[in-house]
Amino acid sequence: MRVFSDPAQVEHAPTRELHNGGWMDYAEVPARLTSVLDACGPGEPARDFGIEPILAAHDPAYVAFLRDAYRQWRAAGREGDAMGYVFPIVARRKLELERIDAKIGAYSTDASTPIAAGTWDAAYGAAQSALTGMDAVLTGDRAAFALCRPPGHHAGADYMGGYCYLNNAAIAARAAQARGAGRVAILDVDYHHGNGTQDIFYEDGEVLFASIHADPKTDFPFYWGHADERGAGAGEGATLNLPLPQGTEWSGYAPALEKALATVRAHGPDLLVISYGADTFAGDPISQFRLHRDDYTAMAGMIAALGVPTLIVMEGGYAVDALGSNVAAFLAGWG
Ligand code: Q9C
Ligand code: ZN
Repeated sequence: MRVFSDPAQVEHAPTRELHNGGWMDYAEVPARLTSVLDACGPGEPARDFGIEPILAAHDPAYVAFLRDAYRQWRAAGREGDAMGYVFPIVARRKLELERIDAKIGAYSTDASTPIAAGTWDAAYGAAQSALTGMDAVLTGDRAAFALCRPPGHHAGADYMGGYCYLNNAAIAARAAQARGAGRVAILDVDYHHGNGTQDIFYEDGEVLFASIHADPKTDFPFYWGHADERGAGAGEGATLNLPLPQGTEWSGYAPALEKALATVRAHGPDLLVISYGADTFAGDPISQFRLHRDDYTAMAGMIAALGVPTLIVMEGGYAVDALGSNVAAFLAGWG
């Protein structure tokens, strides 16, 4: 399987995040990328499809903010990574904000998504990796892997969060639609609910969003991913959330995957996008499922059996030393 990434993706290196009332080392480290490249081979560089396909999934004002935020942070005299400390729940879009802290808060869901010097270039590169992988699938590959970093599934049309800035899976899905793949299914198997992806397609009946994740009653992103969220308007019924308890092993995971795959099959997709997170791994330092390396090959085999052209997009996975072999085990499911 072809693997795509962009060299700029390793230049995104925030130092810390706020968690449980204190600073901790940033979990979404550049070494994640090299761990996967070491295990899967160097792959191929992403091509540049420009800003337009990014704007098909994201609000232009948000993209302009993201692009310029670090410069504004430095211009305000700040050191280190840009991070917000005030998060509005009202009138988010209507205000003409000036101070960088106010803008960051208006475009963020949390304080675990800092903007560092290399963030924009890396997020842009990750989106281009997803677009390049999508191009491979649309031109005949039965599957391709976009080694995206930073990840994307917590980013909405106009907000960042959960280590995510641009929603790589959503950008790729929109690009596929623009090129004639009308019906798309996005299957999210990251440990965390893909709230940004769900949000972008919530009222879109052409794009199915199905997700298996830790119950948001106990886990980030808390406010999305509950079983009663099923889409709205034309998208009613095109969102499927399957929350599972902490401690879930393959024996509990596999039945949920069967259910998700039955829903994908019933949607009749021309194309499948997998948001793949290896943070369901038993050894993940910030997550609480108990999957093992061989489970990823079984998982992928079940998905590949659908026989639908598939783009795999990298999301989370923080056990850095095991990440490469977990990803390789997943890709092996396509034979
Ligand atoms: N440091 C993805 O897997 N909270 N994002 C972490 C522990 C945020 C995870 C707290 C988790 C976001 C793409
Ligand atoms: Zn995750």
